[in-house]
Formats: sequence, C-alpha cells, structure tokens
Amino acid sequence: MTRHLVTSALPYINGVKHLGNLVGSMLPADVYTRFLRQCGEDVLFICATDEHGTPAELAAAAAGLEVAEYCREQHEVQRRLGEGFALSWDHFGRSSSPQNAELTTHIADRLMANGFIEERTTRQVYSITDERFLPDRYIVGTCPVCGYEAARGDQCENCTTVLDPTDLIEPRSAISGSTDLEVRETRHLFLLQSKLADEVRAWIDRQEQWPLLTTSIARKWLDEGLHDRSITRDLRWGVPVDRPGFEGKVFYVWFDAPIEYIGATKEWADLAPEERDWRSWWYDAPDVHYTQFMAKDNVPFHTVSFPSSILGTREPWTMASYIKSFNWLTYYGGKFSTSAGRGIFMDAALDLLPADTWRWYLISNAPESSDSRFTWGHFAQTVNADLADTLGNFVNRVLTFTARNTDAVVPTGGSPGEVEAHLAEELDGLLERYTAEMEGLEFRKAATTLRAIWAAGNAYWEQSQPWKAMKSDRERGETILRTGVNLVGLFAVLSAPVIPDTSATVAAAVGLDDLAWPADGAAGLSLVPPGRSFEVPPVLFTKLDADWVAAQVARFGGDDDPGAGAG
Ligand code: B3M
Ligand code: ZN
Repeated sequence: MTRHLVTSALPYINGVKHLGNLVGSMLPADVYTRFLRQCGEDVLFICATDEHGTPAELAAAAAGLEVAEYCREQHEVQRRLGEGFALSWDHFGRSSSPQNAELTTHIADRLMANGFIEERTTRQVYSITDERFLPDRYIVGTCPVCGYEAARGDQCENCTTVLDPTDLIEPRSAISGSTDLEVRETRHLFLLQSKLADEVRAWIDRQEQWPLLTTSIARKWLDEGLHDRSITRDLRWGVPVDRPGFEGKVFYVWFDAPIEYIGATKEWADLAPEERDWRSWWYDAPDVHYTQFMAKDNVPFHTVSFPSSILGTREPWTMASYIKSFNWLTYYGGKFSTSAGRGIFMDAALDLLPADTWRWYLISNAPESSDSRFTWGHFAQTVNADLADTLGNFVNRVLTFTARNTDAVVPTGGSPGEVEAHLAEELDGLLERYTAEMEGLEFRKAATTLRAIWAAGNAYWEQSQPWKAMKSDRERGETILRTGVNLVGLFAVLSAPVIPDTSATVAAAVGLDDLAWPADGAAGLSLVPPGRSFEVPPVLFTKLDADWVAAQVARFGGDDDPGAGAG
C-alpha cells in the first residue's frame, strides 16, 4: 500500500509571505494532499519555516530582537497565517529545531566519513565595522562591467554578470555601508558534488515523468558541471559545525534547510512517539511516494545539492518521487517583493476576503507552464464569474427553490429519466478528467474541469426548468429538485481540495459528512438521499465591484484601466 509524503518548500522566516510564495509551493501541496486524503490515501504533509542564514539575522537585528526570539515569533505568525489559508499540513516545523540539528550533523558526518566533504581554506571579505564575514550578497559596489552602482558581490542584477566580491569597484557592506573591508582567509567544509555528479545525473535521468520545468533546470546545472560547494559559513545563527577549528561556524542554510523536511517529520513524531514513526517515512521506505512542491528557483537545490547530500550518505533515505515546480506569479508583471512591500501578502489578503476566494484564484491561475499575472481586475472577474455566479448562485437558487417547494426535505417523487442519465454520463467524463488532472498535479487544468462540472450542473437546472415541471408534472419536478440537491452535494465534495471552507459549509447544509471521492457520475448524483432535511446556507460569495477593484489598486498599486470594471 503506497503511502504519500508531501512537502512544500519551506518559507523563509523573515516576513509574511506573499501570494506568489503561497501559490508556488504551500497551496498546491495542500490541494494535492486534500485530494489524496479524499481518495482514502495515507498522506503525511510536512512544511516548516526556514530559519537560518543572513536574512534571518538581519531581519532580527532590524526588529531589535535576538534572532532566536525573532524566529520564534515569526514562526507563530506564519503558522497562524497558514491555518488561515486552511493549509492542512500534519506538522509545520522549524529548521532551527534540535531534530534538524541532529539530522544535519549526522548527514554531514556520513558525507565526511564517505569522503564527500573536505576542508578548504578560502578568502572571504570581512567587515571590520560589522565584525563579521560578509556573504557575497551582502557586499555591494560598482559593477566593473556596466558601472551599476548597486551590484552585489555574487551578481550584478543590472547586467546579470556573475561576480566575485573582489571584482566590485569601491565595495562596501550592505549591512552598515562601511567600506572598512578586508579579505581574510577562513576555513570551510566543501561538499564534493563533483564526485557525485554522475549519480545525481543518473537519478535525474530516471525521472521520466517529471515536468519539463524541473528536469530542464536540473540538467542545465548538471551540464554546467557540478562544482564543489562550501556548506559552512562564518555566521552565529545556524546548525553549529561540530569540528575542531570550526567554532563560530554553522552549516550553510541551504545545506540544513532541505534536511528539515526530515527534521520536521521527526518533530511531528516526537509529539506522539508511541504512535508516530518518522523513520518509516524517511529511512528504507520503499512504499513511500514522495512529492515535493517548490518555485523554480528552488529546483537546483532540490535536484542537485540536496540529492548529492543524501546520495553521499550511502544510507537509504527517501528521495523525491516527483518534483512539481512553478513559475512566478507576478504582480502586474513585476515581482512580488517582501522587501519592497510590492503586491498582496497573506495577512492583508485574509483581512480583505476569506481564504477560499484567494485559493480559487491562485489555483485556477497557477503559474505552471508560464508566469501568471495578478491584477485586481482579473482577480475580481474570476471571483465574480466562477465563485459568485457559477458556483455560489447555483447552490443558492437550487436549495432556495427546493426548500420552498418541499419544506427543505429532499423530495422522493419520480425517478431519473433520460436527462438525468445524460447528466450522469457527462459527469462521468468530467470526473474522470478532473481526477486524472489532480493525480497529475495539473492544477490549472483541474480547476478548469471543476468549473466545467459546476457549469454542467447549471445547464441541467436551466434546461430542466423545475419551476415549470413542479406545476405541470410534480413527479418530474421532484426528480429534478432531488438531482439539483445532489449536484450541490457533489460540488461540495469535488471542490473541497481547492475551496475547503466553502465545501464544508455546503456539505453541512445538505447533511454530507463524508467527502470521499465519488467513483463516477451516478455515485456523485446519489450522495444526498431522498427524505433528508437540508438548509439553505448564506450567500457563499459576494461579487467584487469596480469600486472595490479601484480601492485595491489605490491601496496596493496596479495599472488597471480605471474604467476596467470587475466584469
Ligand atoms: N526557503 C524558499 C525560498 O527560496 C526557501 C526554500 C527552502 S526549501 C528547503 O524562497
Ligand atoms: Zn553590471
């Protein structure tokens, strides 16, 4: 019996995440997890905050907090926002956990013992003013190629030339602005990726089902040749390196962060050790199918460096069975930016509208084969057309009309005729396609098919004209009403992975407490039995008008044509 392990890329600890972070990993991972659970699968969904590295240290300093306290606070903020978006992870861990430190140290020890780590002396820029070595990104200066004055020590974002900090003209610290820098020798541990390149490539070559976005990025890195990479840093905050001469050094954040997938599973098990076995998911676990979710910039770490670390242990750790990667959700064509406060972030989004409204928009516009462009006008159009008109309006009119004619009890009269047989057949095809798209992690297509299922229900109701049938042929009319209420129940079940809160409300209204995935259209049309009492839920979605759109554009920025209504 296959067991499913699902992980989402770990959000960095610093700052509330924006909708691009959400749709690029955590949200689709949740949708897939929910779908698998409704299909009766055994699923473990793991995520955590990625707490180490210079950004965490600088963000803590800016907040005037000790970095450990800052991370504790921010983890709670992100955990709560994840719950607000109904992200149903089994555990939301912390890469600063003792479990992750223990596992990171173990994996490093195994790599050392197997000859895949060696100590090297490197030359690094030290800031006398900041009393610390500066990672390349925290050194700024004038680009020697294009003269751009804010080029970073690793790359000039103006002309994209890859740089060394010593290439910069008039280099200065990005932390203090000080130019009081000097190059010092420092010792670091290097992961000898070059010795593992063939094994990594062989592993990638075996992944024929992976999306092209994932494998093309992996092969680009492999084709450029895998360089040995430093996996330690002169930082205070991180997993300490337990090695003489390495006091005051920690592992590089991208060495320990992926190991936190395992660490967070151990954190989860340590909360109930008598019934949870973390090793059964991660160690010598051939029955586990492991799906990872991430944005494309994280693909190299997940297809090259993390697999190198795991393969080099010569231990049977679980490796990804499938890696689903995403392009970018842009904000009016530009990048969402935590630092520049550009775009809409998880906290502001939930203050504006319920999670399901965002979940639907993001999944139905997921940046899978290309970038997706968020605009307030498009967001409002999508919410109005799909959620308010197609789904919400159907639920309301069917249950209201039926309640009025049957005293809110599912009628027993008549029996399904030709029209219902045709509807069941149509739903068979749509359900088969929707299920396959969910299994295939094709989220935009799955949302399009789900919307087509909602539309099929609307078409059935319109064409059957129960308001006439109830006057001319009560038996026929009651058959249509019963079918309508069952369509409402079916919509609740099939929409649950994407808009779980709305589905729960609708399912409760028609007395459905089992959201098991239906086998076919006919099964889907008999979820709510005759004779059952039901309620009419409040209107599910309020339409967003042009004034609302204009208000968001004014508040968050955007270049919608002011006259562009919400549609
Ligand atoms: N913290 C997310 C990012 O690059 C990064 C993912 C780690 S997954 C182990 O924004
Ligand atoms: Zn440049």
